[in-house]
Amino acid sequence: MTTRNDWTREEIQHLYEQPFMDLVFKAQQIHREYFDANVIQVSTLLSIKTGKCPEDCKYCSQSAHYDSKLEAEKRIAVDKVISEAKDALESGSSRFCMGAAWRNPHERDMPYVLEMVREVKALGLETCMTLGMLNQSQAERLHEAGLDYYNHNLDTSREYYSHIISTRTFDDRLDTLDHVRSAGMKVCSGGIVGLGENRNDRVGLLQELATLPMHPESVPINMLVPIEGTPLAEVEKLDVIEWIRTIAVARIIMPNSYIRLSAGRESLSDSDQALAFMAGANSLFSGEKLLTTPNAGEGKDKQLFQKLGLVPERAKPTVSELSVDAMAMA
Ligand code: SAM
Ligand code: DTB
Ligand code: SF4
Repeated sequence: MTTRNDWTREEIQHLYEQPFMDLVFKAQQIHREYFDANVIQVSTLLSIKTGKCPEDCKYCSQSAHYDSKLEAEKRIAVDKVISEAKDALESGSSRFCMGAAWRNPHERDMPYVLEMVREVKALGLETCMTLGMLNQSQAERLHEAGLDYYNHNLDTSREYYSHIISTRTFDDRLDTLDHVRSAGMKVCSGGIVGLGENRNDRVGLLQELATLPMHPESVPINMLVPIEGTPLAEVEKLDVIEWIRTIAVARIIMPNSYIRLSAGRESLSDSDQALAFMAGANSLFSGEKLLTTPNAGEGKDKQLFQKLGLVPERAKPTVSELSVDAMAMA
């Protein structure tokens, strides 16, 4: 099954404008061609360095430019990370995602993050990090240490970007994605809806993602979690139906990618989330907390999975596990 990398804004806009039932039906049909519709990939997030970030992202609790009352935390110890990763594995996560409030990792941070990748990977979890901008050499070292995914979001359209962030450019983001891809890692890249952008900006964001040389393997669609003290604290909440439309369009134009329900799930009902799965979402973050804000929580998610007959995707076996299996069969 082939995927297209030449989607135009007009085509994407037309998809958005279809009657809702037609759009969701089409997305579900495509979803079933590429995925098992009852299997959801589950990741756990951990903040490994919190707050005091030099960037001025206007939505973020961690930016040092705004007073969000967040308690900052320096780099946390590697053994604490490993113990959290073990808990994540036990509770059914297949991927462990570690995030740091950095503009980019400093060279002095590299031994710390590389050790963490090696140890989390050795537990049999897929590894993901989001550390800000990377240069080519950093991307390659992370890949060599066993990092499977790198998360780096485009966040919004090229036109709206400078309204949201002024300390780096849209092209800086694309450069990092290029380094991640060239190093051989899988790309996790999406954006945020509900930033006060209009539909054209959502179309623009999805077009940028769907016309990358290769679609990101994972596409997080975050719904803004409003943070008191930031410039977007009072922005009007995006209508849930428009959020579902965004998921359905993402599913149609990037059929092979995991579409991830990310920030904002805590404020959504079971039926909103069921509609999102219907529209082709097949990945989420579990646990009580995202990086700094509350998440739906494990208990609630277990109930939701049970009600909907959904099952978590199993962690992919590591190379060492595969060779143990092969030895057992010989
Ligand atoms: N500092 C790194 C960076 O920006 O790439 C990594 C961490 S950053 C918190 C990861 C992503 O979380 C952002 O790109 C943004 O899409 C999302 N995010 C942050 N704060 C959010 C909020 N309040 N609501 C929704 N999404 C948010
Ligand atoms: C992504 O797209 N969403 C996650 C993950 N990548 C790192 C982060 C969401 C953060 C939500 C706000 C917070 O908890 O601070
Ligand atoms: Fe820093 Fe990332 Fe938050 Fe922007 S989104 S302020 S780069 S932690």
